[in-house]
Amino acid sequence: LGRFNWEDALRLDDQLSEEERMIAESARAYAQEKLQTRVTEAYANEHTDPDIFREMGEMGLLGTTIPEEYGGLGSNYVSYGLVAREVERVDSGYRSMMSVQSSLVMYPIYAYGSEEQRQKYLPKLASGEWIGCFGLTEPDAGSDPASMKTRAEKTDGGYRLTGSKMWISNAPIADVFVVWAKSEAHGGKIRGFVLDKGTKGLSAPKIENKASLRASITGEIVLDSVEVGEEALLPHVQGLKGPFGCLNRARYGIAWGAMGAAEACWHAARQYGLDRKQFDRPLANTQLFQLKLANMQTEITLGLQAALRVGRLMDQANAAPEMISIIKRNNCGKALEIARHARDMHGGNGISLEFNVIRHMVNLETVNTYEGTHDVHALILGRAQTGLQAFY
Ligand code: TGC
Ligand code: FAD
Repeated sequence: LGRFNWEDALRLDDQLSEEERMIAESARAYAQEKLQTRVTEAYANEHTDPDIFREMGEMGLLGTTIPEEYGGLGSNYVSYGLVAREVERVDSGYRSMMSVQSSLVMYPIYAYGSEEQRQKYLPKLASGEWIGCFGLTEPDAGSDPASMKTRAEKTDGGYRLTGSKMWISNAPIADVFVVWAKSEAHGGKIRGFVLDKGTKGLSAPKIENKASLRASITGEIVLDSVEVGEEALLPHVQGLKGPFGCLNRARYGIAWGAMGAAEACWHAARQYGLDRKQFDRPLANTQLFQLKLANMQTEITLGLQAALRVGRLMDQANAAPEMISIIKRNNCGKALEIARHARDMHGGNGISLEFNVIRHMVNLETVNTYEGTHDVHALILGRAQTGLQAFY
């Protein structure tokens, strides 16, 4: 008979390579020692510490899949997922900072950029010296990015960008802005541009008073006739498949990350139930409490196995976007449900930031919404199995 480890029920650990295990362990050590210790204060005061990028860079957590010659770790997508899980075990906002930098800024520069763009940006983004952001969403174009209004007009030797982006992670502290706009010189097709902080007409005001993801700064991007040279254009992609190619990777990482947040909530609820007595026995000694723990264990175990399967396929360049929709949608939805139960199982203490679960719960509301909402991923999957488009 095989052994059973309640924390790793289907022995995910056995399915990892030595290198993957080492990367996960070092991400876990960093996250627990350096992030867990400052998250409650950061969340309460809505404070984002830019040093975190430098620290993550030093630990090799930025650009896990980007080749070493550009400063990345040169590892695989399974490792990237394991890093996301460990960082989000602490806070979804910290994972957000990491995944935007890696999947939404470094990846498009690597995959769609010129050699000059790669050389100029990737090493500094990998070290965390520069912070990046990704502007796709607009005030009137969220789930439907094809309806974006941001425009690039041709000028002598470059482009003039006009428009605004909304809900952009890292934007107010970003040095590098990957922005998507409709380019009239390319038949109105969506093109990517890489802009530098300080360019005239470019600003990124902070969005204040978020109740969720408070440790990760979010802003607008305002493009007021921003003039850039030809070298700002990402030359090797056009159309929505540009931003979607980045989103596939970030959504995949989120599927792992959300399970990390769920694990934190599950473990906290279990420990709380063992420690707290009511009616003269531990809460964990009741059937209702154990049923909830069993449900959490089951969903997390299955969610992680599914993420690992998709990661292995990504590493063979053989994963379909619909597979990513399944795991992004399932794992975020299940993590949110687990966090809500864990909050309830902590009773009144569950609403205190000191016990972490309500922070995860409120964060996961964002995670369930960004990178394609829970329902948008259902429509992607509905279209894939019926052939019928139900978005409009
Ligand atoms: P549709 O007709 O489906 O596709 C248009 C073109 O795009 C291609 N495509 C993809 N390519 C690669 N990967 C994918 N996943 C792709 N999905 C679509 C498609 O093949 C087509 O190419 P072509 O060459 O034929 O033109 O487009 P649609 O306009 O009908 O799209 C509908 C829908 C709902 C699927 C899509 O728009 C969608 O996914 N909406 C959700 C938007 C979203 O996810 N936004 C995320 C913003 S970034 C963010 O939230 C970052 S938060 C990160 C953090 O802080 O951690
Ligand atoms: P909407 O699209 O208006 O959706 C509202 C509701 O309507 C949702 O429930 C949705 O499921 C539903 N809905 C929409 N269309 C349909 C339909 N056809 N049928 C049925 N229901 C539908 N974006 C970036 O580009 N870069 C970032 O870095 C970034 N970071 C973010 C950080 C945070 C904290 C947040 C909250 C968002 C971030 N986003 C970012 C934006 C995010 O991707 C969008 O919020 C998300 O795609 C949803 O768009 P929306 O907010 O406009 O909602």
